Amino acid sequence: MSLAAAARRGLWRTMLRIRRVQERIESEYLKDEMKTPVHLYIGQEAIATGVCAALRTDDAINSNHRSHGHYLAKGGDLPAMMAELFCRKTGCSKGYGGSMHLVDVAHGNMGTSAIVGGGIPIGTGQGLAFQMRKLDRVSVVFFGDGAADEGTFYESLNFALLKKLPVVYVMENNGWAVCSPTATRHCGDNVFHKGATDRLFSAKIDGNDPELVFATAQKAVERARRGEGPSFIECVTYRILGHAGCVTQDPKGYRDPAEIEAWRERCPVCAYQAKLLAEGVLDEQVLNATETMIAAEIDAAFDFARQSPLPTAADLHQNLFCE
Ligand SMILES: Cc1ncc(C[n+]2csc(CCOP(=O)(O)OP(=O)(O)O)c2C)c(N)n1
Repeated sequence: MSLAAAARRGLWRTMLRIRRVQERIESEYLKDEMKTPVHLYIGQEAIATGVCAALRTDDAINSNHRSHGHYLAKGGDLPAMMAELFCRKTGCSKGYGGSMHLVDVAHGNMGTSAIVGGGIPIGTGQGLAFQMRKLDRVSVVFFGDGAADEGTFYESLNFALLKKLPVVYVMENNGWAVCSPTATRHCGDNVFHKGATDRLFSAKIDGNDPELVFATAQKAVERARRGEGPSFIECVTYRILGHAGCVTQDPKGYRDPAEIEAWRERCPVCAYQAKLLAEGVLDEQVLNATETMIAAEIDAAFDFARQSPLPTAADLHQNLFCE
């Protein structure tokens, strides 16, 4: 089914907003005001955008260290995210977590984990809770190809299949885990096939195509809601910037510049924008107005973060879970 023009503009706007937020974080990171490691999502925007567009607010997502795109696409509040990166009390995790620990339960952002593969069993447990409570909610887990090297991935997938849990596993194969290419860690192209295609819906798709991601996720989410069990979607994409921090902090030499350049030319935001312009779904006026609105929103979020109070020593004893 083809998407309506407004829905396509919505996908584009979400991707563009994630991109511009990442760029601003990147350009301000060396000021050392954000006392947190950051893992930028530039190049992967179509995945969070397409998947979250297929979800309801009460569906849950769990994500990883490369968390900003997932949080924003699922409806997370931008000022609260920026305040978290500035480690302020007004942050979405009250300044305790930083970039790798974003939480916004009201919008279904159940948490992001810095432990590679750590979110996979948590998202699986979330699916089990939905099933046991007879809720028609779906749990989505976002993780990288590096996390698919971990035992938690296989254990979780097995359990989800056994119990027919409403979980969608979204692997973002960006080709690298820090400085190790996928080819040196996986036996051939086997991660997708481990999806046991006879028992669960699994797909390997172009993760830079937001409409394809959306359509595939929608299929998986509908299956989960109907009680037909888990799905596995491998989205092929690329991490355009360094693993962590800003560009100048990324070690040189582990990636071929020609590889980066080739993927830059396949930039999901630019490609989708060009497509919508060519098809008359977008025009220069809407484009400029959207850029202006996003820039103002980012300015306001950074101002809010900078002006917010830092947590105090006494706050250390708040929000503790004790039973
Ligand atoms: C259990 C664990 N092992 C190692 C690390 C160090 N580490 C942080 S990110 C990362 C790479 C993760 O790669 P991937 O899952 O593909 O995600 P990407 O960074 O490519 O988005 C590693 C090894 C960690 N945080 N947790």
